[in-house]
Amino acid sequence: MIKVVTIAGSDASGGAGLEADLKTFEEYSVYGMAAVTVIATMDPDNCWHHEVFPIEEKALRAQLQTIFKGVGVSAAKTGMLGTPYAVNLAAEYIKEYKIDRYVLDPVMVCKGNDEALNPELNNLVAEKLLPLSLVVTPNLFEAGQLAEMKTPATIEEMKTAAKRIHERGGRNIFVKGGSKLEGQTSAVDIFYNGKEFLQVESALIDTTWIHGSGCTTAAAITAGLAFDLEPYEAVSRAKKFITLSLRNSFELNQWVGPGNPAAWRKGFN
Ligand code: PXL
Repeated sequence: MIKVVTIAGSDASGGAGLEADLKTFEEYSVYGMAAVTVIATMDPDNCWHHEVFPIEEKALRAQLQTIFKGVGVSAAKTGMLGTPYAVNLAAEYIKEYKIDRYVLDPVMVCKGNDEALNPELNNLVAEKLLPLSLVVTPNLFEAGQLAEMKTPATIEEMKTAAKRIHERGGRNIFVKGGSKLEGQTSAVDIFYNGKEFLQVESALIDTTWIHGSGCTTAAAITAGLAFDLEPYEAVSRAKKFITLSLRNSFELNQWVGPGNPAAWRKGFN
């Protein structure tokens, strides 16, 4: 059995974070484990306002010890880390256990809640985790932060950001433009491996229910890498997975709706 881990936050509403990761791992038929970094909750009496509760350092280390030392993994992913010690611990375990297939999802914002999370952590993530990553999956905002430039708004700016992120230590950069790019009639993402740019394109999906799509994409890439796919293959397959998931996304309540990672298995279009 192929074993993978997500080091990420719990989304109590189940659509993003480690819940999305574990659902995605299941669809890829890999054995998923989770080290919880923070618990994110949403207030139904205050417009679904997010609150984030960090897990104490000792408890996070104990989870990593269980997973990395006690079981072992073929691939790892990080999502919302939330504290400097979570960034440092993730780096420590990925290095010590020589995890080459590591996907960095540099979660800096939550969808529908555009306030930046822990901006003070962004440099630490770039310094400690970016050089360890095999694939990094920033959205436009995160790409701007990691590249230390303004948020890209065009394909050319996405490429510039990808180059800078590569210079800062990333090996394979997957910048997700998705539906957010200026003047685009399709969803466009850019993959850069230090040598060439590859454009990954799909039809725009007309939905606002996109909660957890970043987590799901990075989890799907992680599972693909665990199966020994090359980074670009893992990214292309993940893009198909997330496209189906979003095409079958649904309203969870008045504020939020997640993708549907089971769409792939169920053969939905
Ligand atoms: O989608 C980003 C994200 C990641 N991780 C957790 C979250 C969210 C957004 O809500 O709650 C735990």
